[in-house]
Amino acid sequence: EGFRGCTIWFTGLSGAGKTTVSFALEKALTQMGIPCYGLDGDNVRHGLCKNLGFSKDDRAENIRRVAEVAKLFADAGMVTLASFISPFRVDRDSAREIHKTSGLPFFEVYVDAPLEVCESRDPKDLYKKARKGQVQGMTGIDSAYEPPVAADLVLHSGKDSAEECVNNVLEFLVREGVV
Ligand code: GGZ
Repeated sequence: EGFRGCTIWFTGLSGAGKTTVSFALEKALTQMGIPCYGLDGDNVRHGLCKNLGFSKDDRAENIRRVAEVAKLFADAGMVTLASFISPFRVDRDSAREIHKTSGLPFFEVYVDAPLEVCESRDPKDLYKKARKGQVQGMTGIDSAYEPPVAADLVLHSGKDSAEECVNNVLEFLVREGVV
């Protein structure tokens, strides 16, 4: 039986835990022998998308490029984990559409942590800088985050541990017949 490629799209605020959860999930899937690969701002915004910033248009283009790449990985049989704030519903819907037209499963996972929690984590001091006006267009502060209205799965990463979130995704993937 072959593996079923798909894209798991993590959306949520900076600091919500998207990358932490997807990195731990990547490790768990690899241990299970499932081919997978994680895409996030750290490996995409320095290369494929290095000419893009955080304006609405640039975020749309960032998400479009990532969705096209995720589609190719999924088509190659990988469980592709894409972790991007992807704050705008229209961009996430396009990402889903890109997969749909190729017949590849796409799951939107809302990594939902309250802004207060994300802001208290603030590993890069981005929220602090945004509050002081030193960073402009920070999602959640002076740029919108549109929460998913029909996410395939919601993770409550403000109160649940990363391990619990990973287990929730794994159980979901079993229900969906991916693993
Ligand atoms: C939001 C920003 C911004 C602004 C820099 N707004 O938590 P991080 O630091 O490590 O990850 C965030 C990352 C967001 O990139 P994405 O490609 O996921 O964004 S989007 O989906 O909206 O295109 C954050 C950092 O970049 N960062 N400036 N103004 N996050």
